[in-house]
Amino acid sequence: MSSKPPISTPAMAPQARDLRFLIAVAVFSAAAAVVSARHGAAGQCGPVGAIVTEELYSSLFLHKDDAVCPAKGFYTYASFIRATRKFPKFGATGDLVTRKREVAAFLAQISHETTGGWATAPDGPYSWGLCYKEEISPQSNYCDATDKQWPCYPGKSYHGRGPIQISWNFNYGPAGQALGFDGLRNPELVANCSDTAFQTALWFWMTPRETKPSCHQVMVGEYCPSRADAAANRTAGFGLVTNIVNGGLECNIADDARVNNRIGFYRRYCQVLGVDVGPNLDCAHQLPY
Ligand SMILES: *[C@@H]1O[C@H](CO)[C@@H](O)[C@H](O)[C@H]1NC(C)=O
Ligand SMILES: CC(=O)N[C@H]1CO[C@H](CO)[C@@H](O)[C@@H]1O
Repeated sequence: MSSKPPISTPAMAPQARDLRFLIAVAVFSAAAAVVSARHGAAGQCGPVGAIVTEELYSSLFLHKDDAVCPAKGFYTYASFIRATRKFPKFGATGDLVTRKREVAAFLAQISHETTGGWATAPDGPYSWGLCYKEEISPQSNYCDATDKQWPCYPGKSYHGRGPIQISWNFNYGPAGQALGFDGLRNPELVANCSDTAFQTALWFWMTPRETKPSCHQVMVGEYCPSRADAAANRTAGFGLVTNIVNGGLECNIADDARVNNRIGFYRRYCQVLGVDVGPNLDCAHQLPY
């Protein structure tokens, strides 16, 4: 992942506080309590857990705990579900098809970012997501020294870590601020704490930055293209999410292998969840941000 610095530091999306919301929560909680009573802890997994059960999660990430995967044991189902609680709109916005598609898109992007797969890998290349937790042989420490708002801490490296491979001081800083840790002094936390790792990925997914919408907005139909976006072919779909994540390096290129790998994961996950992939899968004809 690489991304331009944000202008502001939007923390988590502010939740509605009106009465209707509270009533809805009360009704939902009552319903959830009934479900929990019937199914034990199942009700605690929330709307995302209802779409991706622990069993399904294990079947998507077949090899994440293999001995060859450096992230063995790191990306647990429990930490994924716990992280979603910090972002209650994730996988919980719109109808069931929309919700499943958003979850599939998120899991596909983090799978590409952490994949240990190759063309002829056992169970296919798209069964190897969440194999890595840290960038292998980073080319630099990803410090943008011109960024005065998020100054690099001496000796620290802001290379890719966690499910979305968050990188650069200008992402570690605001992610940490939003999530309650010092991302500039303690970037290692993203590779050492599973909960923090998943939270950084969801923070990236849910937070609009600069001129970019959030990946969440794109996947749930809350994206309104500007005139410049329209001229750049930046229309909603999985391809636009790829553009947000790493468009500077991968978009506006015909048949890019990295883009195709992201799509491959997305197709598989949509199929498993029983939803159509939707329009605009690639970003070959989109200009990057
Ligand atoms: C937008 O997409 C069309 C058709 O896919 C393509 O011909 C055109 O060059 C694209 N425009 C830009 C700015 O990439
Ligand atoms: C205890 C532990 O897992 N420490 C690791 C924290 O992350 C750094 C790199 O980001 C590793 O080198 C440590 O081993």
